[in-house]
Amino acid sequence: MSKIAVVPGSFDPVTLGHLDVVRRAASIFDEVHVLVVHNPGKDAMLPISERLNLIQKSLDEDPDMPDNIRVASWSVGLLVDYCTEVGASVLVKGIRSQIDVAYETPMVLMNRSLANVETVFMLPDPEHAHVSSTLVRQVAALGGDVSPYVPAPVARFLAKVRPA
Ligand code: COD
Repeated sequence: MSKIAVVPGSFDPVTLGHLDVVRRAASIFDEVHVLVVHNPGKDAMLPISERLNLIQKSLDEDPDMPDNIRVASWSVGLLVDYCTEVGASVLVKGIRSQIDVAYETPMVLMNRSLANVETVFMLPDPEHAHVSSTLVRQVAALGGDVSPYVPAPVARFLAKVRPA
């Protein structure tokens, strides 16, 4: 039976750190679903449809990205409900620091308790470990160059919408 893993996130917008983790997950699991989930604790910049569009374009334009990756969104219930619906038994979370470990640990235990879904923590390449969507949004809003931190479709999109 094929092993499906879900890489969930706000992806507002997707960064090279996210894609690094997605690529690593896709080299281990048979199928990987990049799942855009609304995080009620964060003020969103982009609508979910635009985040999906930018993730798909970024995957399509990356010649090193394996082809066992799907992109989807989920807004109707628990993250583990999506896992049950598609037959995924694993969540993959990117970890940049001990702060991410502390934030993710209660969710790991809750998702295991709710639906027996396990979580795998993956570290990105150190060159992406300081990158977050929040900082990318700030740098873009203040007129900085975000191209070292995001895939080309996101850099193009942010350059277009950046206020003059
Ligand atoms: N390098 C590596 N990993 C990274 C990087 C980077 N540069 N940047 C972010 N990440 C990781 C994050 O640590 C996270 O694991 C993931 O990528 C997504 O990050 P974000 O910022 O896009 O998304 P978040 O942190 O807003 O996460 C949203 C989730 C939906 C994943 C989260 O809120 C969640 O799991 N919610 C569960 C909802 C639920 O069902 N709750 C009930 C039971 S727990």
